[in-house]
Amino acid sequence: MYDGRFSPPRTFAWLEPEDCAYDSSRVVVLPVPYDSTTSGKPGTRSGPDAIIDASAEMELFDVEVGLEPYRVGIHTLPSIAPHTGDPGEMVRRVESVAGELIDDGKFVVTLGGEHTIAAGPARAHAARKPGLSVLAIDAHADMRDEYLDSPWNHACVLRRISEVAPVTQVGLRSACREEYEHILAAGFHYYTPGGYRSEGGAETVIQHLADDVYITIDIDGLDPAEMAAVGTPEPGGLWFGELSELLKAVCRERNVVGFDVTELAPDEGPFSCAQLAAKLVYRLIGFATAPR
Ligand SMILES: [Mn+2]
Repeated sequence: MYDGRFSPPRTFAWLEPEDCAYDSSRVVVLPVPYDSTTSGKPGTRSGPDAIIDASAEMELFDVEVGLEPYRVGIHTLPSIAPHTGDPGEMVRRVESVAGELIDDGKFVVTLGGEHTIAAGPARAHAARKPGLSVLAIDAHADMRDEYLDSPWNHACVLRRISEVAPVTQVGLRSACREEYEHILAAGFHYYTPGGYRSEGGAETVIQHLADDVYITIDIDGLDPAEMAAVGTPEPGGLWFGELSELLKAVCRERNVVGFDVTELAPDEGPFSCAQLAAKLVYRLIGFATAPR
């Protein structure tokens, strides 16, 4: 019955069935519509659906990548069901699913949801890639050891990830003193947007990254003028164009093993924000899976 009179199935990039079958797809999109520990405005649970809806509007050829990223095959899984008892259990649920996908040879793209869930795929990759580095795009340090009575609060996610792999942060412009001192004491590298621009940009950041890199993108690392649809906006962020250039350079010079895009709260901003997030996901799939 399915033929050209119907829209394609509702998958990321709305691909024809032959371009999104699980077995033949190199990439698997894992939607995690979870917000539970949010302390700013809630709404990130609507993020994955908004990104998938907006992805219907993209051109499948990306002029920056110079090819059609979908040709490696992009399968979209059903959403992970929320664990409402304990955010730590939710992270372990995402970690176990991501781990099974990695072991099946897939390139895993996780869509949040609040940033907390990024600890799942990051830890799954770190367990399988000794020496892995993590590149974190985020306005916030997220390096608290505990917040609001939980070590699995969103404000702790990069601390939890940094326990299994060193984290280099770009876009950082909000931290408490404890977080700031922890970053310095641990010897991690961080770049404010201004520091990123004045200290050499992508080439300087890449020097801190090992051969294998996992990328976690809290989308509030971008400037609120371009990315208003977040629960905890911070002025003075990165621009989409410079983030795109950074990701292109990292994928050219390192082996990017997987990534996540989190924290889109679509009701907080115009449709262009979901569109930006969809384009970011698609473009990074293209950069990361293109032949180096
Ligand atoms: Mn953040």
